[in-house]
Amino acid sequence: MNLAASSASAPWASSSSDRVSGQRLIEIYRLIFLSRALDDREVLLKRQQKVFFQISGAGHEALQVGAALALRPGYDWFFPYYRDRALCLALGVTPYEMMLQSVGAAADPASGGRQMPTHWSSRALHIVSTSSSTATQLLHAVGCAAAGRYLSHHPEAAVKAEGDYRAFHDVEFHGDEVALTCVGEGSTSQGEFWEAVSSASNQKLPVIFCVEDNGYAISVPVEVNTPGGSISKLVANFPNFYFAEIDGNDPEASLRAFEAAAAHCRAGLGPALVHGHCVRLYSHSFSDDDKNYRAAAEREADALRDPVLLLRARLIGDGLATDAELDELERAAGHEAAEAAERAVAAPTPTVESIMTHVCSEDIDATRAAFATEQPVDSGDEKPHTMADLINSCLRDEMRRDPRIVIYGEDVADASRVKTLNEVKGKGGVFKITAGLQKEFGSDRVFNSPLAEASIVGRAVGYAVRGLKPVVEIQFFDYIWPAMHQIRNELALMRWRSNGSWAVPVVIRVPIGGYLAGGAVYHSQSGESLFTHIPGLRVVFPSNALDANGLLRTAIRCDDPVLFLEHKRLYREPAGRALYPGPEFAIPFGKAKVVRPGKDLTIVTYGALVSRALQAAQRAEREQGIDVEILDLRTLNPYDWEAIAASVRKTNRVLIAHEDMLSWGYGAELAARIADELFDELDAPVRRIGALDTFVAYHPKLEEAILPQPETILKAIVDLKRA
Ligand SMILES: Cc1ncc(C[n+]2csc(CCOP(=O)(O)OP(=O)(O)O)c2C)c(N)n1
Ligand SMILES: [Mg+2]
Repeated sequence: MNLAASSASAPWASSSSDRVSGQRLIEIYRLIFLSRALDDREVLLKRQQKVFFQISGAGHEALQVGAALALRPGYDWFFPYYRDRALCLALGVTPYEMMLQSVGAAADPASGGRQMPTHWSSRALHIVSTSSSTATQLLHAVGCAAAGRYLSHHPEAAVKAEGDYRAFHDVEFHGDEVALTCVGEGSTSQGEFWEAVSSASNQKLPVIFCVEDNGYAISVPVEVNTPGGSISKLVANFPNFYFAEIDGNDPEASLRAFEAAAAHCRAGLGPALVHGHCVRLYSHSFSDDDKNYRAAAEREADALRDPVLLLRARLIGDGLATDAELDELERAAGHEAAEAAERAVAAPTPTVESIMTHVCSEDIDATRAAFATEQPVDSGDEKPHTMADLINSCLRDEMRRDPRIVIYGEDVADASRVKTLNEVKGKGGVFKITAGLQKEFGSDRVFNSPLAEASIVGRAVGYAVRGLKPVVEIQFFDYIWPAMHQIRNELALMRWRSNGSWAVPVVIRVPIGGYLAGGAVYHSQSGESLFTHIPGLRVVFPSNALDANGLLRTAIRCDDPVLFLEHKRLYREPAGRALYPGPEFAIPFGKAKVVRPGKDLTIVTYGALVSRALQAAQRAEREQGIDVEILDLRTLNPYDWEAIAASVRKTNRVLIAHEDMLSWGYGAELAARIADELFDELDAPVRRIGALDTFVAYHPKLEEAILPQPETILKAIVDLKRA
């Protein structure tokens, strides 16, 4: 069966009422042809080994150009995926800029030679840096649209402020901007697609989802990914949507569909989903050969639906252009692509010295002295407060100071049903850390999210792209894993991969840890080393109320993404309480604290093991006459190497103690570095203490044996002193 013929009678085939002017059609043809010419030029460069990867948009161009022409670059927001060359070209990325990325040039404006071709980014055009991960971008678009709505209700949040991240994040909003995000049909199988569609639908957000359905996800045909083979049928019942299913090879149908979608979004009626059937004319990428899994007849039928051929035939058939005119247009486009390639190939490559730039913010150094504010103020407050209270007061003070802060997560609101709010005390988080914040700041600044961790972090990326400061909560560390992909591949990478063009300084607060007697496997785990292993992510782990307050303030005001780990057992511990230190109290990152000076050996620790190490040290002194120095790291990335080195030089013996499992744990890195750089200072091998290499069990007797106890630390102190 000839698919070209069958598409004409398909329900998504376009009608003659979709016609646009001849002149505009010729411009569309030019864009489509130029996009193809750039792909073909890149293929050539790949064959010549002048570029290192190639993935083409051939067959998707008509759909994408329609989308671009219906929207406004630099006004609307764009979260494309790796096939969107024609989209980005039509939005205004130049052929030369595209080719600079292909060759990995230093001047590549999207990534400075860090990302593969077709991962464009442009602040001026509002094209947000995209990863290669399928479907993560959809949640960014949802967060971006939510941020636009927030800003139109809170124009005061756009005001610039010096002294914190706001100095480096300009805010723009218009009130009717839309966010376009594109995805392949195979990637609609990702949970993040459904999370994004659900939230956009529920909140009536102005997001246009463009599903570019070429029938394949690499070699996997659509019916394997999509039950029934049609994403349109599956999503049809989501409320508030405008839906269009179109022939994506027809640029007029595409333009009309996206114009209608944009009108729906701009009118505040909700999101839209345009499902475009297109063809993948080349293999998935240069590394793939589709002859291995597609029948020849199918490939030939697709070739007949090539949007370049179809539009050329249409322009000539309808008398809108002559063969000669189109030949000339094609020649000019081919020349433009070749010339762009030639210039890009000659462009300087990035310097090796540039590798580490933009891993973290160079504008705001979170370790800088400016974050070491004055001592806590005397607020006349007589009563010491728990860590839970002082985290809450930090959030409250910062929200009063900074209207760009929004807080959301599971159960963090006082009560989602606003009518109920006056009758009830309010929930404010399962640990009550956000209690009362919705009541004070309103339901658009503090709200419950759907139960979907990837969505919490993914949407936060979108909020932060717009210059807002999401301070989100993951309810338990044990459930952070659905968000891991967003944290590892999006949040932490955004600044580096965009060569400093975009930054997403989100704060993720996460209750962590055990010693709960009954918390068990899914409410007591640690695992911080998995996050300290991620460049670009700051990891903070306070051990007491005052530090939690001061470090959270720095986390909020700085310009990096921060994982803020709050030990559940410490939330209400009497020993760690402190007086309210005032609304400006901050502690810089990377500054450890000597919580007990000593001369015989050093314990480097953090979190819940600080108080356990103190207990052990007191007994060691009393029972054995050993004088232990204890260093509380407070932040794990960055960490205070100078303080560790100074203490090791003083005591010559070091024990690293953490609650997380021993093997491949945080202590392994420190031990290796101490052995490497301070070997001559050591009188004994570096020792480590951590949990057993298993999970935290439910029965308190088992938990006690699994997690390090003061006795375990005491024994290690005595052994180490004797060693
Ligand atoms: C999360 C994730 N899983 C797997 C991959 C590897 N991968 C790259 S593209 C692709 C297929 C995507 O197909 P589809 O969404 O239909 O888009 P198309 O390439 O067909 O336009 C896969 C599996 C990836 N990039 N990201
Ligand atoms: Mg596909």
